[in-house]
Amino acid sequence: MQANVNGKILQLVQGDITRQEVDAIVNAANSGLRGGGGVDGAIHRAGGPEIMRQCRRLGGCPTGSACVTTAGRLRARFVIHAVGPVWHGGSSDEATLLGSAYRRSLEVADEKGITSIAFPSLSTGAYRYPPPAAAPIATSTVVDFIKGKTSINKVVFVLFNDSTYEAFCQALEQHLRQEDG
Ligand code: AR6
Repeated sequence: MQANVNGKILQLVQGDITRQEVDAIVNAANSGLRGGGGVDGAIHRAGGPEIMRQCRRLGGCPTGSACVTTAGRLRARFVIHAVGPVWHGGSSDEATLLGSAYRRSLEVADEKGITSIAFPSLSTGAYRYPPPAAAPIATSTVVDFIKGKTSINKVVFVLFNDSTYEAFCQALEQHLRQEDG
């Protein structure tokens, strides 16, 4: 699925984020930037040890925030390490922290003059955030950001499985319908 937002492209695709041809790939990181499984494991495996060397130098990144390194052997120029919240049932500020992780990633990308960026679905794997609750936050945060003045002209959400892809399509359609209405 693809949408046009103020002349900028927003795409939803299924696949592996490490294979995207974009300026920056967003990692679903932990606050220690220690690496791990899921997207994090795939990015470090594909990008090689230089990314972890830079993560160690950064020392960590708070939940709800995002920190940048170069991208080692990946096709992208940068990896933006975003730290989403662990799902604790929904009453521990998870929604605010998830929105903030997406927004900070976009701000960091904008500061670097990045034009294209790929996101995974933050927090919906090991951190157990339910995709139907996460998708409206992810899509509306990105749509609102790219409506404004920014170097970013293309955002791709790379969704790994059918149910997450469906949740993002539904959320984006609903957000765009509400804006039209
Ligand atoms: N490309 C795109 N999406 C993927 C890929 C991939 N290669 N691999 C998995 N996904 P997760 P989190 C999907 O667990 O929930 C790590 O250990 C996956 O199916 O990667 O934010 C970190 O070190 C799910 O939909 O991230 C942290 O400790 C989504 O990406 C912790 O997990 C996110 O799943 C972060 O957990």
